[in-house]
Amino acid sequence: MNEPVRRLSTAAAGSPEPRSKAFAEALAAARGKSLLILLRGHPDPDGIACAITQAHIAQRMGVSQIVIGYTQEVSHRENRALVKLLGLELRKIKTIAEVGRVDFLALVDAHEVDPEVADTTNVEVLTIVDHHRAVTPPKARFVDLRYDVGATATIFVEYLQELAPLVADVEEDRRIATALMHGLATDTDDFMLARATDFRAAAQIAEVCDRDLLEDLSRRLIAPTAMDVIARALSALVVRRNFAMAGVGFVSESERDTVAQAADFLVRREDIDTCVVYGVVGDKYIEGSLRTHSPSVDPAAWLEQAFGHDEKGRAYGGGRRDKGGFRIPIGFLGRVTDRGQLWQLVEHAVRTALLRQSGEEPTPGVIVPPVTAS
Ligand SMILES: [Mn+2]
Repeated sequence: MNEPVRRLSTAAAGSPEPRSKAFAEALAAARGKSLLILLRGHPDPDGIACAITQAHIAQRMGVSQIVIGYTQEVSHRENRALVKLLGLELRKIKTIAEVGRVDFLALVDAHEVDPEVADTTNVEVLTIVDHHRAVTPPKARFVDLRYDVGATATIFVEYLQELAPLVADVEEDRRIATALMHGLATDTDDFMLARATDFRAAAQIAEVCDRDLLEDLSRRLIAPTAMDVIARALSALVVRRNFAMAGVGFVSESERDTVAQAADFLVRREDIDTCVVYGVVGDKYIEGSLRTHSPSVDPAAWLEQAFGHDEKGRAYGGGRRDKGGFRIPIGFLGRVTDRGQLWQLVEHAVRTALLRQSGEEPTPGVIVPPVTAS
């Protein structure tokens, strides 16, 4: 190795990675104070793992009170198992005030405060660590937004290495490593979509993981309700060239994840590369999930073009590399008592938007609507 290169690498070794250092410096502002770590939407394994990791680091740095909060039900059965098996304390909240005194917010696996939380204007967002595409640059004292990682967990593994390395004989460390590994696996479709950085992160925590616990966490169960929604998706499936879509009718709020599960299933059909599954969730929203392995489909842009924006200018849909979702309020129409008619309306509007966006002429044919409320 020649001289300059060697000098460069010795200079880098020993000094913390600049982002870890900046993360720690930002967190130091919360020393002796209270921090609310907020998850967005329905907590998923990546978000949950990152939240407990940030809590772990914050605690070591002397943050005196730490609460992990979320706003929308832990709806996926596997995620409930994660919370239970790890013995986590997560708090479902509607307002910040109900948590008590909160000096700072930290967002993990998200770059915006969940819109369901009403009273966030007076609390400073201290840190944002995320891998989802941001339309506008997020605002916080410290922002680490990376698009070259498959999971936010990868970023937190890096922080841990620099700031508080995990050790295998400490119970809490093992749980954190296991949660991070599970988050990495689920966000990267069992490492199929993982980048080199994700594999490196996995290697760094591999020895600390609790293998039995990891096995329990990753048993991919499919709930009967999800199977039912998959069946409805199959019966309503429309395929146009390499694009597929399916409207699954009415889905209760607690079963909303089944829409995404159906999309995960359908995109495996070998003659397509992109699919969208949608339904009416909780009589309040049209919700849909997009899955793609097409190199030319950017889920966020694709959904934005298909469905446009709300009156505040926010896109109805968003996403990252291979998956996306959208949510459109149906407002007053949710009161319509004739389910069949309401579904026909929704189905027509969504199908037209999707076909246009996928470059197909909307077909006038009537598709037999699944209207079952689960
Ligand atoms: Mn994630």
